[in-house]
Amino acid sequence: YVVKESRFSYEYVLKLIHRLHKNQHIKVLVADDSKTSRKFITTMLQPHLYQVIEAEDGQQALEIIQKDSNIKLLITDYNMPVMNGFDLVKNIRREVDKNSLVIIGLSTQGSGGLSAKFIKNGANDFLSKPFSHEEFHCRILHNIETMEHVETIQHAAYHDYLTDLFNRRYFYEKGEEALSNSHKKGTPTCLALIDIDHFKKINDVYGHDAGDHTLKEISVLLKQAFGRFIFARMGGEEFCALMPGLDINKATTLLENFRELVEDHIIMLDNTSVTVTISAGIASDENNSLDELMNEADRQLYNAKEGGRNQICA
Ligand code: GH3
Ligand code: MG
Ligand code: MG
Ligand code: MG
Repeated sequence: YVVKESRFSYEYVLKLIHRLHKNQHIKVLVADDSKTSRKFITTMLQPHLYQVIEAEDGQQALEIIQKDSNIKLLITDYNMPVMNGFDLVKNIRREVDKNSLVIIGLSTQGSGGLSAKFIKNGANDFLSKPFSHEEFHCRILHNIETMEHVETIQHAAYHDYLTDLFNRRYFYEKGEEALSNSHKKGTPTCLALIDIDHFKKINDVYGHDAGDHTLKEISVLLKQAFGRFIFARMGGEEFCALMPGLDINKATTLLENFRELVEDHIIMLDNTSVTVTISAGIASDENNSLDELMNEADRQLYNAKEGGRNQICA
């Protein structure tokens, strides 16, 4: 019931139905100065459950894109008043990359390199008029799928699989950036290393799955407390937060509150309930590099462990 045309493959229709069930109505912007052209494209898109918005020129399209980050696809004509298709693509690409918005340029066959220029200016793909329904839909779905794959890969590259927190790679990339910004502005910055105490015991006594469950629960608390900072699971049961804007006193208070929160938090493991504690080391920034901060926080974490655990050292 989604697609009437018999020339669409069974597989293609299944993909559409799958998206329908997940309520993934893809939001599309069609930019063309010709009303007939816009209606033609809209009429092709709508039965396939795309949610279509129209713009009459490049400027209008740019403004719509800037306001609505949910638009996943732009189909644009070249010749339009106020702002043509190339300038529209160029302007959009200053703000939104190919992995967040698919742009397909419309060109006319024999129009001397229009299609190549669309791609050079940042479009993902082009369609030469006239095109068949089949070509139109295959191109669109193919480009959207590619964008979604890149999204998946990017997410995996920067997140930890078990907890879905950011990972070490993210921490170092964003951390260096944030630290150099803090240095420029002269903002105080602290770094905290947080480690769950005697975590190995949870695994040994309750099993590895219980250990995983515990890590996930603590991660939820960590995200609430440190999510506004640059924060990641560095590996195992160790987490790291870079906190621009916090001096050593503020950072210590925040960590102390978090330590109490964890201590009081009951974790249900099958038939038993357990609690865990954390230790943390804090380093404050005196124009240090990220590595130096890390080493200092690690020394302080060692002191916290030596001092009996369930404590913060700064
Ligand atoms: P300490 O108080 O000194 O930090 O002791 P600890 O037991 O927490 O530290 P240790 O480094 O000796 O052990 C950490 C354990 O964490 C060992 C490892 O098997 C476990 N671990 C690391 N990553 C995971 C994971 O993803 N899932 C589970 N279940 N366990 C993990
Ligand atoms: Mg035109
Ligand atoms: Mg530990
Ligand atoms: Mg550890």
